[in-house]
Amino acid sequence: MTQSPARIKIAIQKSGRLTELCLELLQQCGLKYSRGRDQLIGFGENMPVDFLLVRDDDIPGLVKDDVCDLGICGMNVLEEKRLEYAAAGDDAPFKMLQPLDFGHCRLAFAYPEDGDLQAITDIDGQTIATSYPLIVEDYLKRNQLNGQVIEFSGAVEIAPNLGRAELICDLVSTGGTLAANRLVEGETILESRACLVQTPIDIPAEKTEWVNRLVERIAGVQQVRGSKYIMMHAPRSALAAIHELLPGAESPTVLPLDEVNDKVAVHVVCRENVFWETLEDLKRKGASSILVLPIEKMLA
Ligand code: PRT
Ligand code: ZN
Repeated sequence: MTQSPARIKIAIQKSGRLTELCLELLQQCGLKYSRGRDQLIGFGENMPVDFLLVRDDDIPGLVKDDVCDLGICGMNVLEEKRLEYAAAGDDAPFKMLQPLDFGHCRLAFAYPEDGDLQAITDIDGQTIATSYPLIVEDYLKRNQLNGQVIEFSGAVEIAPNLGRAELICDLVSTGGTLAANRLVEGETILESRACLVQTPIDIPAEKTEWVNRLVERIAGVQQVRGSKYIMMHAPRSALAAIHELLPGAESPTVLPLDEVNDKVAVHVVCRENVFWETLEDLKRKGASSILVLPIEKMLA
């Protein structure tokens, strides 16, 4: 009798900005799943992969403690937890595997529009409201700045209006929330996006195959986003110039064309998006019949 493989667990955000994007990523990795009645666990139907739906702040701890083999959450949350665990003596609570191309934001200082404070160098003795006290304290220490940090668990942007702080340090993506609260964005202290993390504990042999397969598929999905497959006809003499024009292109495949000696077919994968201007430049170099196709899957 063959043994079924051990199931692997991945922690993702239950309900928030990253939830749909994480589920979409898992689906693109080929996972078909059903949700439990309590909606806290998704069971993989075609792969031995289940996911736990939890608050994003709990994800680093679940991965650190090996309750989950993998997790996805924002680098902002990972960095705050990393500092917390480091202070308690654990310097390697999880393995950062790969940044993902969603959840982009930045952790930045912001100052009241009509106040005197305009730069972080002016903050001597001022109070900073933030949901990321350890990251901010670490930044102040590294830059020899003297500010008092107070923790806000939400609605950080209203702290100056409430008279609780002179400035804030919060996540920003469009900047709309800061503007609506009459705050001006200042120095960025962390550029963040979602990230795939793995438990620091060695993955047991019966799980390695599927952990590796899932990690490889996630890398593949990341690679194809924005990548394009380009086909064209071109004079052999223009190949070098054409290669130079294509953003992030790997070595092209060059194929002879029947009964045409000076022209070849060129097929190439571009790791970046290809704009109309590039196609026009390719045409000027002598390329014709240019086709740009989306890529569905890629395995390095
Ligand atoms: O309930 P749970 O604890 O799981 O969720 P949460 O409320 O802590 O997190 P959630 O869903 O708001 O965000 C999850 C993750 O998304 C964050 O940890 C970041 O990694 C990432 N992310 C990306 C953001 C933003 N963009 C973002 N703009 N997280 C929060 N914001 C907030 C920000 O705090 C501010 O209130 O959006 C507002 C600013 O947005 P703009 O567009 O007005 O600048
Ligand atoms: Zn949270």
